[in-house]
Amino acid sequence: MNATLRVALVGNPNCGKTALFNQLTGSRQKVANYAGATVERKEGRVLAPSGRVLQLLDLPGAYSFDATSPDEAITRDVCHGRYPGEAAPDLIVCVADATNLRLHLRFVLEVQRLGRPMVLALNMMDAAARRGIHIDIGELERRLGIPVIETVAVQRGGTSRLVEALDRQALPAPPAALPEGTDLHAAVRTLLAATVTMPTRTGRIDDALDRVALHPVWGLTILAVMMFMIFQAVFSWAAPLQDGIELGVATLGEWSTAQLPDGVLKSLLIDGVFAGAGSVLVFLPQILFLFLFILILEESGYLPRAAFLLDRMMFKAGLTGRAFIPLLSSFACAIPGIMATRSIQDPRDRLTTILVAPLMTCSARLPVYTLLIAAFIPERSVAGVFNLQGIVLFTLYFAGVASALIVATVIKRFRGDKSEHALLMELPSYRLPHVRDIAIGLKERAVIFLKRVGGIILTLVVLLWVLASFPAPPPDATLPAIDYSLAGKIGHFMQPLFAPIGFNWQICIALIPGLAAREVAVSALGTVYAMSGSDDTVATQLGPLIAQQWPLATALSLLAWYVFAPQCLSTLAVIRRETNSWKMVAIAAGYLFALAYAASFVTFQIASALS
Ligand SMILES: Nc1nc2c(ncn2[C@@H]2O[C@H](COP(=O)(O)OP(=O)(O)OP(=O)(O)O)[C@@H](O)[C@H]2O)c(=O)[nH]1
Ligand SMILES: [Mg+2]
Repeated sequence: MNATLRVALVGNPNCGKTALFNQLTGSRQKVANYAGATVERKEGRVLAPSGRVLQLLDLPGAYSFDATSPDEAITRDVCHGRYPGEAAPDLIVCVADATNLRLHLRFVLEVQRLGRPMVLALNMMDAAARRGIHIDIGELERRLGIPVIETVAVQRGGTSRLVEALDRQALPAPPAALPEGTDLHAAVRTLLAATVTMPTRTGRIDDALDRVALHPVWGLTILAVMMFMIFQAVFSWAAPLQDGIELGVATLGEWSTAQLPDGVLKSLLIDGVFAGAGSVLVFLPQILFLFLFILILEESGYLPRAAFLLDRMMFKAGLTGRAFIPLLSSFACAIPGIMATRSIQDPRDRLTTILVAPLMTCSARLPVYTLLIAAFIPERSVAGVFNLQGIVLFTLYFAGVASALIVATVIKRFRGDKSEHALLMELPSYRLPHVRDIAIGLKERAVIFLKRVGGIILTLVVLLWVLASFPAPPPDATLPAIDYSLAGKIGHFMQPLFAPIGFNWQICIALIPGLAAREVAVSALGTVYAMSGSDDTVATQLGPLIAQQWPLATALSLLAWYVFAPQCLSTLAVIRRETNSWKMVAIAAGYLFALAYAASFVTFQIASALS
């Protein structure tokens, strides 16, 4: 009978723990080339050849057991056996980046002090070999007194030796505990001198690239141009694919409803499913293009460099450089972004970052933005190379970032903070992203999006369809049926409140289901307009329809609204969880609503006055 062996993966940030975990367990946890990708403990199982079950634990990276950011505290508690409801792991696999042992060995020695059974996994041996770094494994084993195993977490079979080692029946004996107060740095120096031969010239490529990428002028120029090109690409490259999906949805809609008699079922399919959920599906290509770029930047190692470049600006605004990765993750979605703030040590810095994270433009806003931009902004080229639509999209993203910096500055004033925080951030090696990893990342994003379309979006749209269909209009009705329905009544009821910012009653209706997920606003508009129309054709062309019916000022006002509005209940829920305070939820929701209303009001009034 083989007992389960509980194994914890521990090590400095960015040494490849999660990559190892994924390779061993077949999971798909987030891997990225920067420190702080993992902020929670994650469990997985492996069945070793002998039949032994290995219960693997992936942990956030830690520089030391003394450090106190919330994610590092998890690692510390698990290793010390102090994690609530959990005994200490049977075995610790301490992971170290073989190309960076000078830094990583210090923590290995600290972990050894725990006096628990452990093995050392020297990861990234492929990169070490490429750079001509030679490590005397036997000598390292002898000096540390623990098994040392080479791994390449990103290659198939690159972890087989680790599995073999974990599969051995006997646990490695606990190492002789190092005496307290040993100077760890001196110990690391001695170990390195005895076991590692570095090539005479190291990191040439990284240094050469960094001379440009971190240059105060060139670096910032490259960053700005790159961001700008990404938005251009999101707009222009995705267009043909979007047209294809639109045609597909329309064709499928017509084909599947052609044989149906007029009535409730037909209306549900046409107005709810196809006009509603279908109108969001069209945005899949844009979202994938955006993520393609984000994934490439994540894996290449460029992102911490961007943080380094922007550090001074962020610092002036009262944010730490450590806030960069959480804020950047918020471009995908504020929820992982807010969770990623766990790697920020100072609680006040962390709170500031949490409060401004919803201002980053999450991908759920992309459908709303592009729908309105495509409908109202002419497809004109600017200076021969850029298109106006891409520029407007870039401006909206920029407005989010700029307002986050302003809000953070205000918060800093409020708390009278004059403290200085040095940016302590490692610059990882540049790395060519693996096509396979990018493909997996994209597929995951596509699945998440499609699940949203088929799940919450479809559900809400069907619900909206019900509210917009009943009660049925009176026999002598003159207006479209939706005007007499419950949804119509709600929309008309809310409209006076939103009249000063130019929202019509259709937009008011769409705002409600849009609270659950921002993109639902697009679906809801699709359904509302499909049901307001008299004909029975499948309306996948929401854009041209609103272009006819709304003044430009209304469209601009709605865009401004979406830059700020806290229209996402899950974000508020995660703020509550991470801050453990309803007051913070109220502050976040309150200030975002106030900003949204004010921005829309100004936009609408100015745009109306000008037109
Ligand atoms: N070349 C090479 N790259 C690797 C190897 N293992 C991991 N990587 C890359 O190293 C980076 C960091 O990997 P992660 O698994 O996210 O590192 P982590 O230790 O979990 O990082 P945190 O969660 O931030 O503590 C990613 O870009 C991986 O693709 C390896 O053996 N060889
Ligand atoms: Mg990780």
